[in-house]
This record gives sequence, structure tokens and C-alpha cells, in this order.
Amino acid sequence: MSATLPRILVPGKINERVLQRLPDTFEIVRLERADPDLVTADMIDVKGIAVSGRVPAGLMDALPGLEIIANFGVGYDGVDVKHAASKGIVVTNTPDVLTEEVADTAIGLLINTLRQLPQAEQWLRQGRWARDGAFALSPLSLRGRTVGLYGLGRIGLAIAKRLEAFGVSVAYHTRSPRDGLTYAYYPTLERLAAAVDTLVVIVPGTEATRKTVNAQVLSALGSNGVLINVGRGSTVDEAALVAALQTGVIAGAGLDVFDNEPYVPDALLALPNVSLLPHVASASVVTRNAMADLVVDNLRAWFSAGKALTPVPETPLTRRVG
Ligand code: NAP
Ligand code: 8YV
Repeated sequence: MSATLPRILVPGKINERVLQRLPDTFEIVRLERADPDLVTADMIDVKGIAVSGRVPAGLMDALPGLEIIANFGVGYDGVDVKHAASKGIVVTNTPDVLTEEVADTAIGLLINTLRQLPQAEQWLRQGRWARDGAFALSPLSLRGRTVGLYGLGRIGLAIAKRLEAFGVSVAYHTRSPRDGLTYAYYPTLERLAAAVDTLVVIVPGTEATRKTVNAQVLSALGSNGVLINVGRGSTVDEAALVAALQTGVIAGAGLDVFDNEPYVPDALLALPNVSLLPHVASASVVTRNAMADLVVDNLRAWFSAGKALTPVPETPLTRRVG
């Protein structure tokens, strides 16, 4: 590495461990948010970005020396990756290190949704067990369900393995079937939804997945149907979901992600048959630390060895070293 430390821009907030580790090998430049209008002339030599959130094309264009964007998260829908690729900027993400944590949370959210465990705990905490008697039996159960996974990548497969241990049937939809698995494959999302009563969304938020969980898919899922979303809010047509929950088209939903985070529609908050989490699927100290380490290690590998550890498929780039 050269005597002058490469400068890394950090727009907005990021995990504290990233900020603690970066100064070992880099100079940090902070920006209030990822807004190109906030870039000043002294940032012209910035070579990398570490980000948890958005990087629009304009911010890349405002930094002529930019080589790498290290995204905190496996999903990189906040980064304009097409623009990065067109400019030869490598984008990295944080796969694998969060897979098991997110799969654990997905199962927790599924059971909370079916068995109403958060509501049951509130019943106890509010003194209603002693005052009013036993909490009502949950209308829904995991027993006897068939779960369809929309997405069977790293996290989808980890969820499927857990579901197998729970003794429920598993099926899936992806663009191409995965080799070596016995789970039933459905070539369309609607056919998967019609074949199962529980749909778990764990696909990336892309243009191709945008609002694909729509009124038809929810109707195919049916009146005993439950939707769990741990992927991205953009994949679900939220208005269609609210309508389906209000009118009994499906029975319930468990959501960790929303279309316009951190804002959750009042109509969803008002529904009794939903379980809602504030995007916490990977949010343990141990897993977020591992994600932070991978962000920093990607930047270090890029500037020292000319190759990032986990570049996204759209930017399989190497750096000319020396
Ligand atoms: P991954 O290994 O890349 O898996 C993605 C899966 O989605 C693959 O099975 C892929 O199969 C499928 N897929 C992609 N586009 C599709 C399309 N248009 N139609 C149908 N299937 C499609 O990713 P991962 O590590 O499992 O992570 C998945 C996503 O979970 C992330 O991108 C992120 O958005 C989300 N996530 C959320 C949280 C959270 O906190 N809630 C945490 C981590 C991740 P094909 O390519 O064969 O279609
Ligand atoms: C993080 C996530 O909460 O990895 C992802 O794709 O959605 C989560 O693990 C998020 O990226 C943090 O900003």
C-alpha cells in the first residue's frame, strides 16, 4: 500500500465496527448522506465508499477516482450497480456471514406469525393471564403446512434445511432449478403459491422481482395462506397485501422488510393478523460484526492485492496493482 492512505468515503450511518477498523489502513471521509451535491473539491481523491444504504449514480460521477463500493449487506439494491459496472467500479457485498442468522430469524418470524407468540407475551405482561384467563388458541399452526420458498439461494437453502427439521414439506421457485435437491420446483411464482399454503420471500430486490408478490399470487396462496417476507419490501405489492389481509384472501403475514423503510403503512399496523419486525433479520452483534469485518476486508484486499473478496456478479473486476 502507498504511503498516503487511500481515502474512503462513508455516506450516512454505518456499523460502528466499520468506523473503528477503517483507520488502520484508510483515511475516512464522512458525508452526511449519499448526496452528490454535498461532495466538495477536497473529496476528489476518494477511492472507495463504505456504505449501508444508497449509492446513486450521481455520487459515483461526483468522485472521479472511485474504484470500489463496499456495501454493508448481502442485498445491494441500494447501489446503482449497473452504473458502477459501466464505470469499472467494483461493488462488494457481505454474503454467507449472515446466512444462518437471517434463516433463524425467518423461522422465528414464521412461528410468531402462526402462533401469535408476541401477542401472547403481551397478554402475560399486561396482567391479562391472571385477570382474564388463558390467551386464546392460535387459529394457525405450522403443523401440516407446505412451505414455498420464493428464492433458494444461500439464505433460502438455510431456511429450507431448518423447515425440513420442523417436519413440513418444502417447495420453491427460482429462475433456474437447483441441482441435487428433492424439493419440488415450480417454474412460476403463481404456480408455487397455488401449490403451498405458506410463502417465504427471500429473493433480492431487483426490477425482475419488483411487486411480483401481487394480488394474483396472494389469491393463489389462498385463505389459509401465510406470507413471510425477509427479502426486500419492494418484492411485495404492499397495497395488494393489505387488501388480501383485510378481506381474508390470505390468513396472515410476517414482515421484516417494507417498501418504504423505516415507514410502515398504518393499514398494516392496524391489522391483527400480522407480525412485524423492523428489518432485524441479521441484527445481532456477532453477525453485524462479521458483516462489518467483510466490508473492511474487501476494501483492504482491493487496495493491497488488487482483488476484492466478495465482488457482486455484475462487477467481477480486478485492480491494476503498481
Ligand atoms: P442469493 O444466494 O443470491 O439467492 C438469491 C435467490 O433468489 C436465488 O435462489 C435466485 O435464484 C433467486 N432469484 C433471484 N432473482 C430471481 C427472480 N427474478 N425470480 C425468481 N428467483 C430469483 O442471495 P441470499 O444471500 O440468499 O440473499 C437473498 C436476499 O435476501 C438478499 O438479496 C437481500 O435482499 C435479502 N436479505 C434480507 C435480510 C434482512 O435483514 N431481512 C438479510 C439478508 C438478506 P435464480 O438466480 O435461479 O433465480
Ligand atoms: C442488513 C440486509 O440489515 O444484508 C442484507 O441484505 O438486508 C441486512 O442484513 C442491511 O443490509 C443493513 O443495512
